[in-house]
Amino acid sequence: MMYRALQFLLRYAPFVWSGRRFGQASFTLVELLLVLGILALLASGVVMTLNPVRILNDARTKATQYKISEAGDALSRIKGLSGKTSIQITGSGCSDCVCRTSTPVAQNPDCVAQWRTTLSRFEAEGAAQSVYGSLNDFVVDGYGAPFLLDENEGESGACSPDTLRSAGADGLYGTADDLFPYGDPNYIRNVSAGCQGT
Ligand SMILES: [Ca+2]
Ligand SMILES: [Ca+2]
Repeated sequence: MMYRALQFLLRYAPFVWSGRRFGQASFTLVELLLVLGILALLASGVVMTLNPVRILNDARTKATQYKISEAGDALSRIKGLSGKTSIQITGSGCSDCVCRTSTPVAQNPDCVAQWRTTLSRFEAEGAAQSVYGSLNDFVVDGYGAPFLLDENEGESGACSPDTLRSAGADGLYGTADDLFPYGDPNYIRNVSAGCQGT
C-alpha cells in the first residue's frame, strides 16, 4: 500500500511542483488534494508501522516476563533455603484469592495490600536466610500491577505446587493473558518432605 502510494507521488509530484502557480488552468486543486491525501496516507502508514501502543504493550509484557521469572526464582530460593512452604512463610493458603474479582488487580486495594504483605513475609524470611535483603523489585509487574500468589503446597496435605502469576495486559486474574515464571504455572518448587520433585 505504502509502496504504491509512493510510486504515485513520485509520478505526479513533478506536475504539482513544476513551477505552475495557483490559478493557472493547468494546475488544479484536485492535483494538490491528491498529493496531500497521499502524504496523509504515507504518514498514517508510518504511524501504523511504528504502532506505539503495541510497542509499549510488548515492552510491558517483556518486562513482566522477566520480573515474574526473577520473582519465581527468589521465592523458590527462599523456600529452598528455609525449608518452609509458602503457607508457613506467609500464613495464607491463598494470598491471591482476594484478587479474583472483575476489578483489575492494580485497582483492587485489598489485592495490592495482600501482595505487599506476602512479599514482605518472604522478604523477612529471605533476610533470615541471609539472602535477598530486598524484594522491592517485585512490588509491581510491568503493567504496574501486583503479582499474585496462590500458596498450595501442603494445603490439606496435598503436594500441589504454588502458583505465581501476573494478571497480564488486561489486569484481570485468571484470563488467557496471565503470565507465569518462565511460562510455567507450576514453577515454584515444593520443599516439604514427600512433595519434592512434584
Ligand atoms: Ca491455595
Ligand atoms: Ca489476565
